[in-house]
Amino acid sequence: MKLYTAPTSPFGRKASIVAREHGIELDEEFCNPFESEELARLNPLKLIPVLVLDDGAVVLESQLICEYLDSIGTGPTLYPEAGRWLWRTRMMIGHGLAEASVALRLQQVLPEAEQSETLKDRYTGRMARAVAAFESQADALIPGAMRMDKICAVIGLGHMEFRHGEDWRDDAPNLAAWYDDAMERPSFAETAMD
Ligand SMILES: N[C@@H](CCC(=O)N[C@@H](CS)C(=O)NCC(=O)O)C(=O)O
Repeated sequence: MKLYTAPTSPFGRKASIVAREHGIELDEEFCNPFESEELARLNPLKLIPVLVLDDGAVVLESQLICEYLDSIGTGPTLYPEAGRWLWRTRMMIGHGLAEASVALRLQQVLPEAEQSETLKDRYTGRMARAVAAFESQADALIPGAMRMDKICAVIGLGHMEFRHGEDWRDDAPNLAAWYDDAMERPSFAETAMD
């Protein structure tokens, strides 16, 4: 199976982490989503990640790719039934944090005249509220086996720290302590952005 991804994509990282958690070997091909014509042929949305199965079938979107990998994996599921609406809600906060962090970065690399202060403020506010939500639920991230909300928290926080610095830690000491512990896990450490 081939995963089209990029070293700075939090969504591609999510798929890589799930593959590692399940011991699934992926052939990872780095591509530039803004330029790759091959990506446009595979995915009409022209976004990474994209997973191409051994029979040529294509699975799009990080959420679907992760569910697919989990369904064929031999390790414990990362989508347990227990508390599923609560942890899935946290999963979406982590995913949304990554989306806001990427969107802010895309604004920042535009020529200054094309940047929108309104949009940048909106993304910054969304990121701060996502961090505050995780901080208030940091205890829920600690116990038990690996789960998709923990993975999405790590990819969201990881991208934010990589692109926008460590200031988030000042207001979220419990979350920062959890994150630093979590980063010891091989699937997180091996895919870290630095
Ligand atoms: N909802 C998508 C988001 C994917 C996404 O935004 N990928 C970025 C890279 S991190 C991309 O391909 N951007 C290209 C573009 O915006 O044109 C997912 O979860 O897979």
